[in-house]
Amino acid sequence: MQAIKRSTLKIGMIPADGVGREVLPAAQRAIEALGSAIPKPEFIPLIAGWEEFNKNGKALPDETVRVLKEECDAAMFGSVQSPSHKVAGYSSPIVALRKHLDLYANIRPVASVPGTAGPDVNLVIVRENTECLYIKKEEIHDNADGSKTAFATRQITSKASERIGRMAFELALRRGAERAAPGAPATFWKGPPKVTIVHKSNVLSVTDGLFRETVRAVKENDGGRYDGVEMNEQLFDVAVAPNLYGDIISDGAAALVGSLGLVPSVNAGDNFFMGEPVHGSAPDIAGKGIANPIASIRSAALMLSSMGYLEAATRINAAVDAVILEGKYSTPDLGGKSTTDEVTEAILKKI
Ligand code: GGG
Repeated sequence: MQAIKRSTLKIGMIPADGVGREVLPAAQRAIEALGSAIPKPEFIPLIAGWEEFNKNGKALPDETVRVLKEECDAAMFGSVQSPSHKVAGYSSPIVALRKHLDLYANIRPVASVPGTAGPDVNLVIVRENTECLYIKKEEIHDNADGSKTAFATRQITSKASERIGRMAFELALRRGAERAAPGAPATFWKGPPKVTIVHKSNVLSVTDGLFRETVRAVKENDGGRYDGVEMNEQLFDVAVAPNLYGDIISDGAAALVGSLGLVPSVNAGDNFFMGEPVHGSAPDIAGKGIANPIASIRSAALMLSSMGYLEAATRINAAVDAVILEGKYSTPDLGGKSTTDEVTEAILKKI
């Protein structure tokens, strides 16, 4: 996307629950540190979350949705704490927000920093964001013998599968072009760009079958546009997955780079982008000032690059990579002793 010419950049800030409140300010400071590299940022604080539900009875106030739709150019979301049992009237605000704003893709890059210990990893998970089991049509029945049976409806549509498939192939083309550009850093991945379809259609032949066939058809019926992108169903460059699998494999892939606290995402529609760290509200460490701010800061960079501010995003990412490579400041999830603020300060100095 080309950056739109604007004098200010209005960013809705929704910290929500737990460590979201500690890491979103770090993302805000990273954006502010960019100075004139982007239009003057204006941050609009917005409310959502479990705590808000307990205070005022609504996890996603109508006003938050209105302001995002009518006044904001982009947004950043922190993390939400949802109960693991049914609470009447409660519904996850992040799942609802993605629907309200039609942010149909959650793009989750998982990459190691070259030169650091551990395996070389550089992949992107493109998670479908609007359907699958996350439509939350659940019911429970009492059986004659006194036991219970619960059902959840899984919705897969060709429309949603088609647009997420297209998003994945476009992303694969972009990554291939970036790797082939003169002066691009050497990566361990030497082959052509590749889209991997994540499915279980040998068991779920109707729902996963429709997802698989529709995504395959995006490549096969597109007049050769994606001839240079390999397609398979195993090794990842860009992995495209239905909502639930995308959620699970990105949490798993985070382990390959050392911590969920490093992995960013952006919720993407056609014209609006909302950055969001992949990690949740982490109630075990919330309030201690030791949450890793990197996923949130990298999510701000992803939000900016999705809007076309590529150089600004590169500055943030390079600063983060340099701090990781130096290894002087790291939070306890990475085995370090630094606080959220210390890691943030170290990154800000390098932006
Ligand atoms: N920032 C990620 C987050 O808040 N995760 C908690 C959660 O409930 N996520 C549901 C989802 O991502 O669909």
